[in-house]
Formats: sequence, C-alpha cells, structure tokens
Amino acid sequence: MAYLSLILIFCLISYSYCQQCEQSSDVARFDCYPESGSTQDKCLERHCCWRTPLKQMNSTIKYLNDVNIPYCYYPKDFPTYFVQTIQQTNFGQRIQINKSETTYMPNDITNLTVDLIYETEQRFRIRIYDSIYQRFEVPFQVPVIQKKVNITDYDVKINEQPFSILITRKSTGVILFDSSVSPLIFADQFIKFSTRLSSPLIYGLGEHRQDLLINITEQWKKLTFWSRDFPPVQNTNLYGVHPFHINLELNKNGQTNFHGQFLLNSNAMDIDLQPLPAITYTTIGGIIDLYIFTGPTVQNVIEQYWDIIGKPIMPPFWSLGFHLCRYGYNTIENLLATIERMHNADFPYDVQWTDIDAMSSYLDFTYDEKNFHDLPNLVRELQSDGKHYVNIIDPGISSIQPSGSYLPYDDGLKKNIFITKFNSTELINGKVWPGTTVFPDFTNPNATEWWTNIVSTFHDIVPFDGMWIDMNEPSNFLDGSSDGCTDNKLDNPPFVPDVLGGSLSSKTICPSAQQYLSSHYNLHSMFGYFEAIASNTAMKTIRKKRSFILSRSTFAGSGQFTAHWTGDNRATFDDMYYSIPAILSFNMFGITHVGADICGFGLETTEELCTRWMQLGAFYPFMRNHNDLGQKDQDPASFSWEAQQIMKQAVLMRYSLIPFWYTLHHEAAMASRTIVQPLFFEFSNDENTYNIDQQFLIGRAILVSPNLKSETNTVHVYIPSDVWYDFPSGVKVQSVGVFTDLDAPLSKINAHVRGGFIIPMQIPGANLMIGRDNPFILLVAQSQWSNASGNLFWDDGDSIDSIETKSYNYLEFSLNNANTLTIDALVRNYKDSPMRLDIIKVLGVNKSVTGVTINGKSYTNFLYNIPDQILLIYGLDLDMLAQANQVIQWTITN
Ligand code: MIG
Repeated sequence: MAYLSLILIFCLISYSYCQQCEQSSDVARFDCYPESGSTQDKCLERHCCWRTPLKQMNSTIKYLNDVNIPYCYYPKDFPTYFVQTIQQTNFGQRIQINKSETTYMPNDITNLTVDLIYETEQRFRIRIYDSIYQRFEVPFQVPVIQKKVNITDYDVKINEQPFSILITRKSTGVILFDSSVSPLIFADQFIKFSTRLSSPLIYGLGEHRQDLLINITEQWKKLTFWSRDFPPVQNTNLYGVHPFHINLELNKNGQTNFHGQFLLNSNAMDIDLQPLPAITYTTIGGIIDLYIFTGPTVQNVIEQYWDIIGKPIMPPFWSLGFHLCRYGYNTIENLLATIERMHNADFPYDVQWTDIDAMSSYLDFTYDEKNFHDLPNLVRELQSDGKHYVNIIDPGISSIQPSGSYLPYDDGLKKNIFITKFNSTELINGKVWPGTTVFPDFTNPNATEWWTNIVSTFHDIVPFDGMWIDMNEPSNFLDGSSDGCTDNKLDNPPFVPDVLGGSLSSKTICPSAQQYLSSHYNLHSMFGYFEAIASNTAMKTIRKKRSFILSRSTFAGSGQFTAHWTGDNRATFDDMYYSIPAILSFNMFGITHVGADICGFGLETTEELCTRWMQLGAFYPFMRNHNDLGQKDQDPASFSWEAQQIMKQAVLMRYSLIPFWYTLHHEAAMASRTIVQPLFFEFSNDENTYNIDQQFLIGRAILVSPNLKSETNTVHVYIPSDVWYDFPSGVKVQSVGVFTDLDAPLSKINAHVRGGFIIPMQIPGANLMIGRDNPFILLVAQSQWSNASGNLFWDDGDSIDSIETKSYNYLEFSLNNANTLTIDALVRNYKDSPMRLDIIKVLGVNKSVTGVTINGKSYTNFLYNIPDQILLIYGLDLDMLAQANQVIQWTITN
C-alpha cells in the first residue's frame, strides 16, 4: 500500500511521471533494475518507474531464477539518443546520434555513430559505436560490404526523435526489428537495447541447458553469456557463447517464415526475453554489431549466419566412428583390459581416448611412465589395427616445475605468450590440475608456433591422432588468481550480468588480465575459440592430415576448427533428453560435429539407461561414451551379453550409414547445411513440429525417435505428413501427420527413412578404416510420386585439401518413373579405394517386379517381397566409378 500512495504523491507533484509510466500492459515493461535487491528508492534514483504489475503472471515459475515482471521499468521519456545527421553512403546510411542527458550508468557515451549496412538481399547489419574513441570489437574477419544492395527483402525505417530503427519483411509486413520499445543505453561498460520479436517462439541462444523451443508466450526469461566450467544445469551460463537466435514468424496465411539475429559481441552479456514479445541485450563492453538474417526458410537463416561466422570443418572419416573414453582408467592394465574386452565382444569401435589420469602429475604433454608405462606402444598397436587415439590437453601450464625441466613452460616464457596481470609483465597464476599454472594467450601470434612446437615434441613420443581441449573456459580452481584480482573497472564493472558465482572472475582468471589482443574482460569467452584455432593448426602441421579437435568451450564460429561435446552431463534419463536440444542447437551454431557423453558422465549409469543411450548416441554426429572418475565401467563390453548385442546393433547401424553421414558433413562444410536438425526445419508449416525436441532428423531423410523414458516399451512420437519407412526393415508407415505410440522395447530404437531420398550405405567393418573398402548399399525410399534422389561424397578421408584439389568422388543418384535408377558419377578423381555397389534396396514398390536390367543387360539376382513392397537387388558387384552414368531398371507388372 505504501508505494501506491507514494506513486499517488508523485502523480500529484508531477503529472508527467504518471503519464510517462503508463503502460498498456505489463509485458511492455523493460526492466530498469535487473540487479538483485531492487527497491523503489533505488529505482526512482535511476529515474525509472516503480509500480506493481497490473496483473499477476499466470505462468508458473519453473525454476528458481525464472524472471518476474519488473516493478522497475523505463519511463517513456528516459534519456536516450536523438538523430543529428543522416548521411547516405555506399554501404547504406551513416547516422550520428547523441543524447544530452546522461543515465544512471557511469561513462555514458553521448555521441554515437550508427552504420546501417545493406549487405545482401537477406542480410542487414547494424553497427553502433563510439563516434570518437575506438572500442573493442570481436576479432573476426567478417565480410566487408563496400556497396549496398539495391533490392532487399527487408525495409528499413529510421525514427529520428528519439532514435530507433524499424525493420519489416517486405513480402508480409511482419516486424523483424523494432528498437523503439525501450531506450538505447550506451555507456562504457553497459550497453543495452531491446527489440520487438515477431513471435514468442525462438530457437538458439546457447550454450544453455534448455528445451529446443524457447516459448515466451507467458514467460519472462534471462539467459547469461560468459564461458563457464559447470556441469550443465538450467539457467546458468555454460561452457560456450552463441548469441544467435532464430525467430519463427507466425503467419496466418500459408508459409511460415524465419529470420535470425546475431549479436557479434564477446563481452559478458544477459539476454532478456519477455512476452511482448521482445528481446533485450545487455552487454558490458564492445559495440553493438548486430546482424539480421531474413531467411525466409530456416535453412536460409543458417546459411546467412554461417556466411558470417564460418562453415563447419570437414572432419576426418575415422572420427565419425564410435569413440571410447573414461576418466580413471588409472592404469594401462585397466585400459588394456577394456580394449581387450571390446575386442573379445567383437564390438566395433574406432577411437580410444585417455584422460588426465594418464598424464604424469597432471602435466600437459606428459604421460605417466609408471602407471601408463607402455602407452606409446599401445597407441601404435591401436593404429596398426586401424584405430585412432585421442589425448587430452588442458590449457593451464604448470609454472612450478624445476627450471629447464618442463618445455611447455620454459619455451612459453621465452616466447612471452602467457597471459599477464593487469598493466604488468607478471604472469597471472591460477590453480588447475597440476597445481599452480599460467595460461597461454592464444590471441598472441607467437602462441601458435609455441603450441605447435610442444604438441609436436609430445607427438613424437605418443603419436596421438586428435586433441581433446578441455577446461578452456578457461577453468580455474581459484577465483581470479592466486592473489585475487584488482579493484579496477574491469574486475569490478558497474554492472555484472547474471553469471554463476556472481562475479566475472568466478572459477576463471581475472577479467583485468592482459592478453595480446585486448583484456581478458573482452576475450574471456573466446579463449576456447582461439585455442581451437591454434590446436587445429598444430595438428595439421604435425600430422599433415585433417585435424580432429574436441573443444569444451566454444564461441560463434568455433565449428570451423573443432568438434564439441556438451560437457559434464549425468547418467539420468533427463540428461539423455537434454542432449537432443543441445545437439540440435549446436548444429544451428555451426558446430555440426557434436555429441554428449553417452551413458552419462557423472553418476552411476544403469544397463537400461546405457543401452538406450548407446542407441541414441549412434545417431549423434559425434559418438563418444565417456565416464567420470570413480564410476563403474560403462564401456559396452562391460554389460550383459544381451545389452551388448543391442548396443552393437546400434553401432553397426551407425557404421552402415557412414557414407550418408560423411556426405552430410561435406554438405555442411560446402553448402552450410545442418547435419542433424529439428523436425520444423523440414516441416515448417506444420505447427505440431515447433516444439518437438525428443525426435530429430539426420540430414533431411532419417527420423530418429528414441525412447527417453525408463521402464517403458512404447514411445509417443510425431510422424510428419510424408511417406516414411521403418528403418532398417523398410516397411511403410501407415498413419502419418499424427502423434502415435510406437513399440520401443529395449532392443529397439525407432528410426524412419523419408520417401524421396536415396541413402548411400556401406557394409560395416570392425572399424571404419577396416570397412572403408567394403561394398556399398543404396537404400532407395520412394516418395508418393515414386521418385527419389541422393548423393555421395567420398575421398581418402583425411587429406587436408581433397576438396580444393578435387581429389574426391561425387555421385548423384536418382530414381525416376518408379523404375529407373541412375548413378551419375559427376566427379571421379579418387580411385584409391573401390566403390562397388553390392545391394540396392527399393522401398515402396507397390507392383510386382518381373525383371531387372543393369546398364541394359538383364540381371537375375533380385527378390521382390510382396507384403512389404520391397525390391532387393543383390550380389551386384557394380563399380560405381566405371562410367559417368549407369542405369538400373526394373520391369513392373500389375
Ligand atoms: O575438472 O579431465 O568435462 O570430460 O573427464 C574436470 C577430467 C576435468 C572435465 C571434462 C571431463 C573430463 C574431466 N575434466
């Protein structure tokens, strides 16, 4: 009651206060006091409005720090910027804006320049920066547009008094951007702006543990960005930073459009979402550099985004296999026992890993010569069996070894590549696994040479094939450093986003620490990004082959250099579920080669969970079973014979699909396509798909519907309206466009192939290298029009330049007229392994087949299965590279 009367008094004294605070509804309030401990006094001090929400929120609060309707919000006349001049330029417009009154944040920047850049028909860029002083900008090489395009899919309007921007989609009039909803604030360490969203349905904004669809119809939400080592939980900043989202534009008549937004900014940041619907960015440094991608399809948005951040890396072939890892083999005997167990179980796998327990005293670039005495030979043996080996490296370099005894430190000192304290040449110390450590500055151009050199020295001893870069948030057991942080403005900014631990230095190094390119304050969230670049370069230089890097911390664009896993999940069914939205989101972020620790990292797994998870994991782009120290073994061979058979089946299914996966990676790298994707990517006019994240698509063609619930034998799924065949049986699905229950006993993971697609497959071997020359299979799934198409990219699997030098094969397959399958070998430059087609399986052949011809010659090895409508042509031994075009035909009779 007290404040109501206070407001009344305010209204009496100043009528304008009331008028300026009038809001048609609560959802139009923009939070003026996001920090904790907001009170009326503190709010009014900021010259903001303080009022009880008009009505209580009707959504239930799900999590502790779900956000509420703010009491304290900006009045309509809050100080903001006014346009001074607008100048037409080659790229678009350059606008000078200024403000005459300052705000509550120190060091307001009163003169700003706004560049509106009409980059392409579908891509628009807004840059707002200090007109006088150069500020930190993300060190990215983005396309620089000299000349604006004249025709665009978007329309831009500038409001002058006060300044705001309105962008609409020309074809529909839908608002894509409208910054008039809230005042722009631009202070040295506090930059805040808001824009209206087209609908409350958005995707992206990682790295966070969350459902795929962020639906803010009735929810206020705060997401924080600052790379952080923490086992994934909801509503905290996590390992990576990806301030990108896709907004679905609800459209009453017909087609659903999408657009995307990317804030190119690496500073600690909050993104607030509210049901207006609107989004607010609050970043504590850098500039506003915002991209808008107008799609209109969701895949178009992805293409437009990846044009800015870079396309994903083409991974080495072997890295698509099954990886086995754990923290705590502890001895080489245990490791050997595992390898032997896997071997005896005839379990296919490609890559063996070791964790920090194989290091000597947790020192990078060492191995424990006592407990892992014969590691180098073991690695060579694995490699001679066609397997690969990956080793872990942490960024913290021990600084307490006797001088002259530890090259990584000694050489790093010499090259001057460690991060220093603020305004000092003294190195900043932290504490990680090996005790006191220093941290390399991978933004220093000399660091790559240093890194390559020490990686190479160790590689001479243990010839690892890939590098696992962990702890690169960077993680520190201490807050800040061994002697704390300074009290300067970088370590103590006037506003701290809602980071875990409440401080920027929580479990990392001081923001004030000095790096080559800028302060750690600016570069923190890019530590893993720069480490991935250096590691990628080092491995390419050393092995002269395509590199495989697995990084825990990522930033927008990391996918050009590294794969990613989702960190320290737990062995629960819930964690298994959350792996799906994570993997789908990372595909949108351009890190397509991504997986989660299969069977769970923390906590003890169960046979049931691990079996289900191995089945699901067989459909992750990156498939690794990994386990925490102290948990009992969870490699497939450690389970019952029955469980092993199910897991093996799943891995064999994966291995049989590797030609398809490999081709998808090629398409991601060349044509900016996601590898796994949510259903709405393909069925975007079907509202039923918007919220589906317990099922996903591999490419456009395989629908995976795992059972994610304990002790259940059915799974409730959605089968979008199209032609679908059960995989691998090939039996056609009868009811589509409906939610339905499918049988899902422990032995089965449901997967379906979509009509219209030809999937290149291969008969699996004991591992991918051994199976490389095995015969191929074509799975032809007919559409409702009885046609289908597909493609296949194939090369030696690990050359750095096979694409540039065109030393690959590229084949296209197409089925026409229900009976003519053509194989077009468009590029036939890689001849080192045979590409023999052995089996063609055609699904949905609804008439009897009485004869088959191959390139015009009659062929008798075929079977036609009437009830299942499957045509099987076998024993082909057809060289797919023999000629540019080959034709397989069959005769259909009624
Ligand atoms: O402080 O290297 O996420 O996969 O097994 C923990 C030991 C360090 C965290 C990684 C995890 C790895 C573990 N590491």
